Amino acid sequence: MTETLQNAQTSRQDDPFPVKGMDAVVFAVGNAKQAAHFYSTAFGMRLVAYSGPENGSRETASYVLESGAARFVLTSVIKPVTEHGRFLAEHVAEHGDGVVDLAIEVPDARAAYAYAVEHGATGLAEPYEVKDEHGTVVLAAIATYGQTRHTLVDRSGYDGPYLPGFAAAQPIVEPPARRTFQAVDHCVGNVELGKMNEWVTFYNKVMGFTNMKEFVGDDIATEYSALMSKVVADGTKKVKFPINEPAIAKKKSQIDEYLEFYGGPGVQHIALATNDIVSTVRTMRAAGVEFLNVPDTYYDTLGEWVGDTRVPIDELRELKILADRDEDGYLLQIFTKPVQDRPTVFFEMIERHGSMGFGKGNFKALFEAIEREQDRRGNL
Ligand code: TYF
Ligand code: FE
Repeated sequence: MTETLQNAQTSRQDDPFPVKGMDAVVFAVGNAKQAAHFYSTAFGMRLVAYSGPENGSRETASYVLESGAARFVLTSVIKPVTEHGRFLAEHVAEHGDGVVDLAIEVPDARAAYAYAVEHGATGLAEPYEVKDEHGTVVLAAIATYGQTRHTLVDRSGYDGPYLPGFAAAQPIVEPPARRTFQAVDHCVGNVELGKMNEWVTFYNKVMGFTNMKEFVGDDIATEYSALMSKVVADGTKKVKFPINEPAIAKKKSQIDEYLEFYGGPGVQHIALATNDIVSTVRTMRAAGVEFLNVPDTYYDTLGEWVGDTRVPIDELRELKILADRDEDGYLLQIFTKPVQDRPTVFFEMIERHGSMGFGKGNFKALFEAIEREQDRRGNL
């Protein structure tokens, strides 16, 4: 049995901070109506719920989109009245479109909040209940890096479309016959120089998350990546949070570029799990999504070290999909360019076949591709 599996199994009974999975990735954006259209047409997501002036929310409009188990919430401010509305408006002004909340579904939000705060988390919202005709949800929130938060969600007493106050909504366009992706695989944070270990320790203490074996250390950092990275995960490995910090290298770090344009630490990329990355990428490219370019030379030697994959090398080459292998299996992955004008948030599409890694074998090719884009923006 692999080490990863053993950890997952032993930690289930005595997990200090049990989680069910990611509940939602919540974005604060300038124009949620148009963003909902983009994630529907370009990412194949389905609008399932809405809250806005038409159903009693006069301050904000929120669109809830799903693809399998993945849920995005896109919120924009109509007219700030409360502290919450002003916070969201300022968030967009300061950071541009970005992630305000990596919400985590837990079996007991009160217990999770109490544990987190006892272990050093800053509480942003004490546990509270919201209810409507579909039932009751218990919510609480703690702060993480930058202005990002983790809302802790216990929705076991609720069977509505998202949260009390939200109304069910119809898809904006006919969703694709097959899902473009199935779940959120991992959510990555960028923090300031020298802060990576502090945030890793934060997740170790506050959520009892443990470190996964893949990390980018000094060696890789100075050689070509210009970043350091460690990954923390819950006991079942359903919630995985890599944390990046810039490293002093030959070139300006992509993490510094992010920090400069985001205006501080925040979510860098969301990785979305697919079981058919070829059709995912074909669909997304056809809808106009831009992906990082990978030089042909990458594919000239790929077969020698990655071995057999479900997808022939030529098809990976055509679509610019990356592949990596470790002792547990392999993975296929691809990265979008930033999805807003600021060089900040982007997405990764990932198809795993046993590997629990993050594509370490691709870091050189990937980071060189990112640097070419940085250079095109004049930020290298
Ligand atoms: O999540 C990860 O760690 C991988 C690797 O700017 C990675 O996706 C790390 C930093 C980055 C892009 C990808
Ligand atoms: Fe990733």
